[in-house]
Amino acid sequence: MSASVLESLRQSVPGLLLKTAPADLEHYGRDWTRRWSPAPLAIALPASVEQVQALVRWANGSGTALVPSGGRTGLSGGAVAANGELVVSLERMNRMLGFDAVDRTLTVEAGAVLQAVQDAARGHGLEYPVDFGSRGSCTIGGNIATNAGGIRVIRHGNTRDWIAGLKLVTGAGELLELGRGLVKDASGYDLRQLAIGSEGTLGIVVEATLRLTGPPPPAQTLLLAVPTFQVLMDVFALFRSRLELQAFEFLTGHGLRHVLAHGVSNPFDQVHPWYVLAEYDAADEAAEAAGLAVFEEAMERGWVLDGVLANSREQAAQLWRLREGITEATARWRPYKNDVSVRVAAMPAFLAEAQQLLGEAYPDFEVVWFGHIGDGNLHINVLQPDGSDDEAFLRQCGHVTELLAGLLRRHGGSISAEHGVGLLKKPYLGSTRSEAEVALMRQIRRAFDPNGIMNPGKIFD
Ligand code: 2HG
Ligand code: ZN
Repeated sequence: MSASVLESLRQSVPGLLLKTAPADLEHYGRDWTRRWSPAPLAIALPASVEQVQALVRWANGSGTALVPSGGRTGLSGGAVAANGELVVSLERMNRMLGFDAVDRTLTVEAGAVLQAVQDAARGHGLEYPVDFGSRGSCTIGGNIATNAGGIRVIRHGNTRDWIAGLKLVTGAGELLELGRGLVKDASGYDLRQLAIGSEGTLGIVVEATLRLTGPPPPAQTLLLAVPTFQVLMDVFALFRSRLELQAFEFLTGHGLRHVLAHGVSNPFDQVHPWYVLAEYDAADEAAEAAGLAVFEEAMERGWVLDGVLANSREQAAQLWRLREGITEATARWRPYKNDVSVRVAAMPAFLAEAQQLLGEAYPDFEVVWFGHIGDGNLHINVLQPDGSDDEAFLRQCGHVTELLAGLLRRHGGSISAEHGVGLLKKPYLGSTRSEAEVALMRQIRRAFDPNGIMNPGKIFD
């Protein structure tokens, strides 16, 4: 059966590279969630927009479901193919297509890896400032599909803010050129923004025109250990009012211990309950002095248990490893991940309740908190105890996520801040979006993808 389906695909898309080896099905059929068993039909690796269009048209004719695939670093199952879908990997479409110095834009194919895009921008003396720990393998197409956020959102916003244009092959196989690099365009609905964050359910992003900005001013990186989350928020308020923040991240002693166990060295002589990793502009002596003054004020107020100001780029990178290394250092426990957000100002009230809820709900599990405090975004990773039963663990995490979703609703928050809904958060979408909104989303999906071939089962059924 699958042999004849693939034969018809080969005939409809001449020259299309297909992979069917078991190792490839395994590799391309999953993302970082490691919770669903990959079972794709095959992997298609188109090399051109025309091949993507032909492939989508064939999928409509044959009724084959497609799963668009970037670097598969997603954490919500958005790129998982567990039901005989055809994975469409954009990895061969990774070229830098053009730079425009006047527009300050870089046009790239969707399979371009973020790090390569950042390097290309720097090669032109500019910066693509959206950044994540997974920069070495995530792709621009995947970033667009989830409207990915990351570690510089406090300063630069989400992926959405940097997409001047994109090309989308819709679920019907039409090629749309959206945004087209225009700074101003008041000609009706902005379909580009609709495509951003659509998790491959409306079509396949094949190309993007990215806005670039000037290089960032020199920054100072600082790690502080603080006694409580409330103090952490006080430190945030102080820093935010007096400095130009480029990042303001937090982690707990739990997370730090895991990273230390992976060989990163502890800048302090003990492990503290909470940490802030902040980066702020230090372009000149006045800015550096302002940073120092704020640091001293926090010390005088008794907020700081310990602190270190990076005195070199290497030391700053070392401090960042403490934060960016958490996902990898905890991966072997296949954490159940919550990625939630509330307004920054609502954070202390939400967190007080969330801490109590999770403390009671997970008496036996290790829970690792970290995230982008300056964006109101918390990552809550529940580590699965060694030797425990998968199903029972997931059942409990699902139940607690329902309670958390209720809490988020009361605090006006979101069940997915930056990782997307995918398969993992699908049951809880209703805590963040109203019925009317979901009904409209369904209609929009149908308009872009009339035969329901684009990433079925993701976001909502
Ligand atoms: C991060 O902020 C990523 O490092 C991953 O969003 C978060 O592993 C996670 O839960
Ligand atoms: Zn994050």
